[in-house]
Amino acid sequence: MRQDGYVVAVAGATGAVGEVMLRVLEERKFPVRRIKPLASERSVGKILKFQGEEIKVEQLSASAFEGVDIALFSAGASRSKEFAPAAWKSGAVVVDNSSAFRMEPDVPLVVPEINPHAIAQYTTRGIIANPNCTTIVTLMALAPLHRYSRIKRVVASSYQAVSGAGAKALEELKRQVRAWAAGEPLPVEVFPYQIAFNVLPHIDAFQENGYTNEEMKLVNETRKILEDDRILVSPTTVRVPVFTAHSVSVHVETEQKIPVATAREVFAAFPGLRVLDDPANKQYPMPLFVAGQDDCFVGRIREDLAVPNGLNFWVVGDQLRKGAALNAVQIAEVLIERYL
Ligand code: NAP
Ligand code: 3JM
Repeated sequence: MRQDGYVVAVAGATGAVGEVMLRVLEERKFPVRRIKPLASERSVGKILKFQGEEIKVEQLSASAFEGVDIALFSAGASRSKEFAPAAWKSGAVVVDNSSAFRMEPDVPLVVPEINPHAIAQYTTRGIIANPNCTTIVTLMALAPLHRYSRIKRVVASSYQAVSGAGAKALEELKRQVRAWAAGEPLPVEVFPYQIAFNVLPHIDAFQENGYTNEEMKLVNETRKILEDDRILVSPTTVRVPVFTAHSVSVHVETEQKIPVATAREVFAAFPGLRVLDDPANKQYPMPLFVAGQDDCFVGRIREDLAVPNGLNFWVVGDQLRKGAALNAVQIAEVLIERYL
């Protein structure tokens, strides 16, 4: 770790994830010598606050990474494909929040509580990929179980917040609710249908197999992060009218039986995961109360009624924090502690 700190670029700093990225860097006192917020031409000159100072947004371009040590990307997959290699060429290590490089074999895909050792491979491409938000929240609960007894099969259904689709999507839910209350027609621009008072079983584009890209991210990323290609994952990803924090209903089948009491202990011992599971007192995780928190919360832990070695649970995490910005900053923390 360098005593004089690091020059950190945030590509996509004006977005939903980028904004949280700046807050998380501040909160965790990441050793930033200079911050460089980058975004599209539209945002050039816009003022953002960082550590009490006003900083001007610059345009994301290949030349913006001169002198940058660490580049945190959350400006979409095509921008990552275009500019991450240029950032590495300029000497910056990239932590990428998009799906652009996640499944490339020589790019590490990392959740620091689960597979920090994978970061060592960053030297090949200069890119460390941050997993998809739903994958991170789900794996924060699955990883400790998998360490206890190998996971054979997972059925996961997500209830994903609108802010996972970006700042404009968050605005759309607010505008629809206001329009509904005023008795006006509801504007529908970001999502394919009205999201207020609705549930959309459709996130990202559909593939030939009937699953969406978002669902296939969960299948493929789970196997890569848990380093086990035999794990079978059956996903359904759903958008719900919640502002922030994704919830996932998970059914898991393990090789050995994991009794509920053991699962609770295994979950509770895992850093970054908290058990909130007291149905008699109406204690279970909910997005409204998990939003803004760093930890993921698991509850409704119960034995499956249909298979012998099955467990069911409900896990919730702030997808802008642990699902994106916090996980990326944690990766950067491991990077500077061990490698830079
Ligand atoms: P958002 O609120 O729509 O923000 C997008 C950001 O990208 C803005 O800063 C925007 O700048 C910038 N941008 C867009 N087009 C650009 C261009 N042509 N050149 C330069 N900058 C451009 O979206 P978000 O929710 O923050 O998500 C951003 C990306 O992060 C997603 O596309 C996704 O790849 C990734 N993401 C990952 C996770 C995860 O789970 N790891 C979760 C959510 C998102 P302007 O303000 O100037 O338009
Ligand atoms: C979350 O540019 C894009 O198409 C980005 C779409 C996107 C992604 C992605 O594929 O990178 C929006 C929200 C993600 C993600 O984490 O996979």
